[in-house]
Amino acid sequence: MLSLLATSALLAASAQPVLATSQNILYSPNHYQFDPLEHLAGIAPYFDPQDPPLDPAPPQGCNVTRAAYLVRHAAIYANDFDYESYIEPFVQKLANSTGANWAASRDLAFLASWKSPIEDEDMEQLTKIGSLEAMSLGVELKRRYPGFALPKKLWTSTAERTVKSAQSLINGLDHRGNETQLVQIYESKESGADSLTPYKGCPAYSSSRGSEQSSTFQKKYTAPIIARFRAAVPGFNWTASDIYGMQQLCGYESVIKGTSPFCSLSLFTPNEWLAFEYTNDIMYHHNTGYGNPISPVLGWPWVNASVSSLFEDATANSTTGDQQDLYVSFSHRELPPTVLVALGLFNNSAASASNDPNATMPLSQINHGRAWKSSNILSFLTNIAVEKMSCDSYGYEDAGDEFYRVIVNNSPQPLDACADGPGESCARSTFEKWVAERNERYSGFSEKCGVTYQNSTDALSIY
Ligand SMILES: *[C@@H]1O[C@H](CO)[C@@H](O)[C@H](O)[C@H]1NC(C)=O
Ligand SMILES: *[C@@H]1O[C@H](CO)[C@@H](O)[C@H](O)[C@H]1NC(C)=O
Ligand SMILES: *[C@@H]1O[C@H](CO)[C@@H](O)[C@H](O)[C@H]1NC(C)=O
Ligand SMILES: *[C@@H]1O[C@H](CO)[C@@H](O)[C@H](O)[C@H]1NC(C)=O
Ligand SMILES: *[C@@H]1O[C@H](CO)[C@@H](O)[C@H](O)[C@H]1NC(C)=O
Ligand SMILES: *[C@@H]1O[C@H](CO)[C@@H](O)[C@H](O)[C@H]1NC(C)=O
Ligand SMILES: *[C@@H]1O[C@H](CO)[C@@H](O)[C@H](O)[C@H]1NC(C)=O
Ligand SMILES: *[C@@H]1O[C@H](CO)[C@@H](O)[C@H](O)[C@H]1NC(C)=O
Ligand SMILES: CC(=O)N[C@H]1CO[C@H](CO)[C@@H](O)[C@@H]1O
Repeated sequence: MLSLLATSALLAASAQPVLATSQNILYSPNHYQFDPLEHLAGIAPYFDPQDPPLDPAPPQGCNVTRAAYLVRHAAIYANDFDYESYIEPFVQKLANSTGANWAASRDLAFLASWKSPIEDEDMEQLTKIGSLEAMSLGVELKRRYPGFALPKKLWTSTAERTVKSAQSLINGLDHRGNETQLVQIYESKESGADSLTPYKGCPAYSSSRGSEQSSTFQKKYTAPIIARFRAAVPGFNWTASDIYGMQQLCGYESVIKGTSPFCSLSLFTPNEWLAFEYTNDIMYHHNTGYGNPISPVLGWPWVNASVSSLFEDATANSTTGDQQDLYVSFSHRELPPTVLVALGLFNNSAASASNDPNATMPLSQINHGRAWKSSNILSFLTNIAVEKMSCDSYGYEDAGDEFYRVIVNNSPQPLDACADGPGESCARSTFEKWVAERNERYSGFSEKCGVTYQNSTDALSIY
């Protein structure tokens, strides 16, 4: 499998674990492979999860004629919350820990001289690796859609990390350097659905939702790690927050420096990385996933607006010239998962008769069979695409020649009851009905969010 983003390959190569190569696909006595960087939830550097491993190339006989992308900003130094809650307290405690004998432990010895790579003034800023990866995605989009005209506009919410990510992507995409204008959409608390940060204008959404459930699991999985570290270095007062902060540092230090001693599999075992990931998955499930009834309402306006832009007749508005082949918008980690719920993707209950989302994310043990894995759906630079395709209708004569498909981080995602086309894409007529049904369920932003301010909006109208 071709690594599409060269920098991801670099990052993977410099970290300790090895990626699978064709040499160890055949029987070998020690075949087990594990890369913690692919299990770091919101701090995972960009990677192609191949979930599911469907071929991302357009199905045979199909050309992509238009596409809309939602992209999370690229890798940053640290987010305020992670830094203030976990990393900074650990770093300060470390600086004060004169009583700790680090040399007594092989795995923790590096802490005697380790220095935090995160300075206060770098907080929330894009790292160089992040900026490089955003530019790579721009180059990759040009490769994916060689026939597309350069977009006249590209959209981003106003935070510096989203703006800079968008600018880097434009650098990779617009070889002339003057064709694509970046439009900034204010992160207002009062613009209803009409922004790239709709959750900020939704009183029914709470950013702390899910933290209680995830801390229950955090306590559980960190207990044996604390015991192990206490036995090794009793002079340091180990807590669950220290363990969690160290695991976060694996991600942040990797996207800053390209490598981190915290990613070592002898420091934290693969099972402990999976527990860190699950702790995050529980939080995102209740916060912006299937465990929060407001999630699809937050994600729907982007889906609806993007689909409307794709549906438009290519010649309808040639006079005003406001149509594009490619629509790209940058936002934060909250929006992509809500869009996925609106699309019914990564639904733990899919294809089952039951719909009890919370039961699929127990706090007593990891559900390894879950579809909802935050590393796969909200890594740095995570991206969700809706593609419109024109296909030779051989074998699909009744379906017409226009088809739609969704791609998440380069993996095609068949939609529930909307997969009657080539490559499990969805025929336009089926897709229109599917969209109308979901619109019925998830529209009504202002009412469902319990908006109390004036002039709220129910639709995204930036395109
Ligand atoms: C570390 O020491 C400094 C200075 O003595 C103190 O202000 C700070 O609260 C201490 N931090 C921790 C986490 O113990
Ligand atoms: C960009 O620059 C080229 C060469 O200078 C020019 O031909 C083109 O019209 C410019 N495009 C825009 C959108 O200004
Ligand atoms: C160890 O940390 C816990 C939690 O922060 C704190 O309550 C306790 O006082 C600390 N113990 C020592 C000996 O510093
Ligand atoms: C799932 O858990 C949330 C708490 O995050 C709760 O508000 C919601 O009612 C639960 N959903 C169901 C279907 O029980
Ligand atoms: C064309 O664009 C104008 C201005 O944006 C808009 O008012 C009009 O409805 C559009 N027409 C069609 C057919 O989409
Ligand atoms: C998730 O799957 C269940 C079972 O098929 C279904 O009832 C539910 O509507 C799905 N949720 C969403 C948001 O699509
Ligand atoms: C796809 O594009 C190729 C190359 O431009 C063209 O030959 C073919 O007819 C197109 N197919 C469809 C279904 O549009
Ligand atoms: C969905 O898109 C249609 C067509 O652009 C628009 O009229 C409608 O207001 C949108 N609804 C929502 C909920 O976004
Ligand atoms: C989208 C929009 O017009 N929002 C405005 C709604 O009203 C508040 C307060 O009057 C303004 O701050 C918003 O800009």
